[in-house]
Amino acid sequence: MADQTKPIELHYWPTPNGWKVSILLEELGVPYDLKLVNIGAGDQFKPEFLAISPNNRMPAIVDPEGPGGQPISVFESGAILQYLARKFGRFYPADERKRVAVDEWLFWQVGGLGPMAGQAHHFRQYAPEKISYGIDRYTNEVNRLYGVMNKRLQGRDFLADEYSIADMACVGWIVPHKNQGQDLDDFPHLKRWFETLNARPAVERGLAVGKEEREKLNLAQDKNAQSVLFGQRAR
Ligand SMILES: N[C@@H](CCC(=O)N[C@@H](CS)C(=O)NCC(=O)O)C(=O)O
Repeated sequence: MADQTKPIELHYWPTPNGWKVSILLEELGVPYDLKLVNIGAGDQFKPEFLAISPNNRMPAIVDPEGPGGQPISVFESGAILQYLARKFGRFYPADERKRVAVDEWLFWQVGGLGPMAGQAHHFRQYAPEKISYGIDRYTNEVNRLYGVMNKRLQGRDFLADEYSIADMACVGWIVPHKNQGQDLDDFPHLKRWFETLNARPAVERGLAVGKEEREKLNLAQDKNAQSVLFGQRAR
């Protein structure tokens, strides 16, 4: 495993997308400095953050010891997970068949579970009007995706062959399952996997990073944060 002398900067807010990277950093046990990006207060639009994350979304990292010993910044959680897992040679097998299986489930999360569950949260919790079409569409789609994951996990411990960045990408999205209108008792294999992951100390620590900040921000009530986060257009 590569040595890390200088801490990695983690630009982060405690949400399912942020947790993916805090969990991996905790699993790797490498030093990191937490840089909170308060997305409810608009920190994601600060020029210094946009310079490393042009999509005004966290997470992002800066590794002062990037390729060639030079700093590198990475945005997009999937790219961050792959970068760190490649760098430290863990949770992302080098064998091509095994790596493809990790990539499949990692991209399934980044392109499917995350966006659909995010929309379910929006229409169920945050939209000022309760629009049943939006609520049903995204609750159903998350339900379908939970079913896909449940089937995949039947008879296997993890999404790929071994515990990997694909599991770390998904677990935080299952934490708020009630807010997505899902009952884990309907998905026994997924439930067992979720319990296995939650029992890992590094997952527990990763999910606890910045917890007190998450408790302070009540997005369903906070009109200022809603005006920052919802209705964004090109700047
Ligand atoms: N595809 C991105 C999604 C990241 C994302 O949506 N982050 C949200 C919080 S969960 C964010 O930073 N939102 C700020 C905003 O909407 O302005 C990734 O996987 O990194």
